[in-house]
Amino acid sequence: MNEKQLAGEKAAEFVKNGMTVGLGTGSTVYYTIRRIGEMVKEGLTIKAVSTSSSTTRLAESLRIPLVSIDEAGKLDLTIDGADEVDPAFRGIKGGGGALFFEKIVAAASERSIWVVGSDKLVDRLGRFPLPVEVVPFGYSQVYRRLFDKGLNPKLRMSGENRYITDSGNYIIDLQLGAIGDPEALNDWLNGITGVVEHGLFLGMANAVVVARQDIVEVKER
Ligand code: ABF
Repeated sequence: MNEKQLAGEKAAEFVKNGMTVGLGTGSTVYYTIRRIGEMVKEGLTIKAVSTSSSTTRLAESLRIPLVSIDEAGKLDLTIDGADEVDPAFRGIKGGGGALFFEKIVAAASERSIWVVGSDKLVDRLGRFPLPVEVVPFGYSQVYRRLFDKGLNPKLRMSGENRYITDSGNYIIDLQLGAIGDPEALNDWLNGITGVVEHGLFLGMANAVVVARQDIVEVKER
């Protein structure tokens, strides 16, 4: 069994009868969602909130009952992937382009668990490009501000076209190499007009399920 499957399936053990569960996006949480689908078939009763069109398609194919984020009320638990996680449980997410809805769902959840292979654990965030979601109107103005700040921006493309998120926005990836002060960068990005959201997830994970070869570990914050 690969690390993604080991971590993903382990996280499904946190899903209990009667819960409202946020379903993340990505190739690791794919295994969580697949396991939840098996549990639903075995009688598990839950309501689920999706974070992306790809997760919606997967959940529907597994007959996992979906509700909208607005019907859901408070979510008990969200399980999602991540691109990088540091020792303080700060993360970079959004490599898969779903960061905006992922952050909304995580913010509406009592608890949030990330599922990762051991390659996602880093001492310092930033080797993975930091996604910044921007509205198309005036995106080049935002790009210039990021460039002038020395944040090494790159507009995310999908083939010859600009990548478009589920909410119709663009993504500018910041190739930083290392982020010395994630909280300061978080605050600076939040102040930029035209930035919808970014992939710094600080103080949002309660636990991380990590698989290293054939060992899986649950790290509580
Ligand atoms: C999602 O999980 C995204 O934010 C992130 O890009 C993705 C990475 O997960 P994986 O490596 O499992 O595909 O939450």
